[in-house]
Amino acid sequence: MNTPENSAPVALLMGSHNDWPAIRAVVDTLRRFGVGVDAHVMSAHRTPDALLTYMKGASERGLKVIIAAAGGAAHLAGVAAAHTTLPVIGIPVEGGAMNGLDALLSTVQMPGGIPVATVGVGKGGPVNAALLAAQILALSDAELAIKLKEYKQSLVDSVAQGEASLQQELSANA
Ligand code: RP5
Repeated sequence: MNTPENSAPVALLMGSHNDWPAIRAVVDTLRRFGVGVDAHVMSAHRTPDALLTYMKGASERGLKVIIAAAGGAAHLAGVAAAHTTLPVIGIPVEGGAMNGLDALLSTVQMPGGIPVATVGVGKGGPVNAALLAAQILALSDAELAIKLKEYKQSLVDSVAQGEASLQQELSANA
């Protein structure tokens, strides 16, 4: 799954391997744009030393964006952000007693000074985290910027297709 650490511009950290099914779209989406990902299970609570070590050397290893996903009392993104000036994107993972609302608030409500760009709970969150990371990288990567523009156009095309299908169904049933 992993690109070697010294060449991946994006890190994907998850608090538990149990988060993986909910967030694998991060890797799928980044791969679609040819962006390498260094993915790891790492917990702010259960492996605080490993997280500290990883984050302290992140910039030197060539990482440009950190994506951190966790559920429940989700502190992974916040603690990662505490140890770097790289942009950190947080994914609140749904599930548990509060179905992700706890993770959303834990991830988004950061104190001033330590930003975490938080995406939504649910299916769109991991995709948007990957796109946001790609958009940050595209600021200094013209080829990637073109791929993102093409992707955006594909969204326009798919809505147009949906509209055409809807109108066809409505006129067939009139
Ligand atoms: C968080 O606690 C993880 O991100 C996970 O979403 C949640 C539960 O972890 P497990 O007990 O399933 O490993 O740290």
